[in-house]
Amino acid sequence: MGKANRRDFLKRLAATGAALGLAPWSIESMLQASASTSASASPGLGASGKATMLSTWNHGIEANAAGFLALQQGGTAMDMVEAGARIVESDATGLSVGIGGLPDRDGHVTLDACCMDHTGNAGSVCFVQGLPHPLSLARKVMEDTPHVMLAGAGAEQYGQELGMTRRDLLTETSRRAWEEWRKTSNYEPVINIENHDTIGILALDDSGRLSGGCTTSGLAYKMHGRVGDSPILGAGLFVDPQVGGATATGLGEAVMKTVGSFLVVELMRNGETPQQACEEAVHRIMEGMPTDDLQVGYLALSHDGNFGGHAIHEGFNFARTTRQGGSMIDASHG
Ligand code: SD4
Repeated sequence: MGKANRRDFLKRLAATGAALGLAPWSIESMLQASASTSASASPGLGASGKATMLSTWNHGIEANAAGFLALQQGGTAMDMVEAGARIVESDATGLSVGIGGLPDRDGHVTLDACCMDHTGNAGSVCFVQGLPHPLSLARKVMEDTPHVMLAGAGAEQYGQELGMTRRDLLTETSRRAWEEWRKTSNYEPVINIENHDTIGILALDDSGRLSGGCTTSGLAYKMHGRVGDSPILGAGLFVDPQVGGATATGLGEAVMKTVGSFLVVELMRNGETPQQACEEAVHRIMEGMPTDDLQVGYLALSHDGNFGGHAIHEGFNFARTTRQGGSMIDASHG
């Protein structure tokens, strides 16, 4: 991470901490955490423990740093997930999550997210506009309402009742990209956009609590109203606290048709390793539809910290962070 990026990153970490109501972090602890995740095997996140975080794509490294800071502040696995999601949702340079996410074909940025915690509780929001932190909203649905999923205007109304601030999520860059796209209006899902895509996060804390989350602006230039797999429990994310968790990235339509994340967790329940389970869920898609132009990647974490990741095509990577440090891992494919 360059110097300017590091400064931005630390600012966003501070904002994340404040937004989560955590005690202000010292600049030293921030530097320690971000340094320890920028090189593998560098020490700095403290004592030993089973805490592990897996997050999709390059932005996963920042998400995991934020998650470990939340853990250091006494947070749970669910706090780690939310802190990780918020920092990526806040990053206006990311074109696929939160602020700066590419819009639908009519120019609207619509966000989807869901989460599951260590008790198997779940929350979800979809088709949310104007609120940059859909995963926090999904968590509120999970913890404070009798429901699991809120959509569109109703989700936005609930967010505003909670005091969440509305803002325009379309940035100058994403607006220009959309205007460029409109010249041809050729709808074609692009896979592996700059290795920054939907973020799926799986976190295990030192007490063995397992939680997960998934947050996205969905496919660029989709039809207005389209919702993908990311807020669909069992598709974009599934956590069974006794077994493990899984999350998906890529073409949501393919993930939904195969209930992919649930499948990965069920395969783990039946004795497969996280890696084997991800491979089998990818093969299920490959057997059922043409996949030359579509990418799907799965990430899985078992309740005891084993992990795996697999995608249809080359190019899917993920960040893994433990108390020993963090590194990017290229997922296997095919
Ligand atoms: C969707 N699965 O909306 C999301 C997009 C994504 O990597 O994951 N892109 O279909």
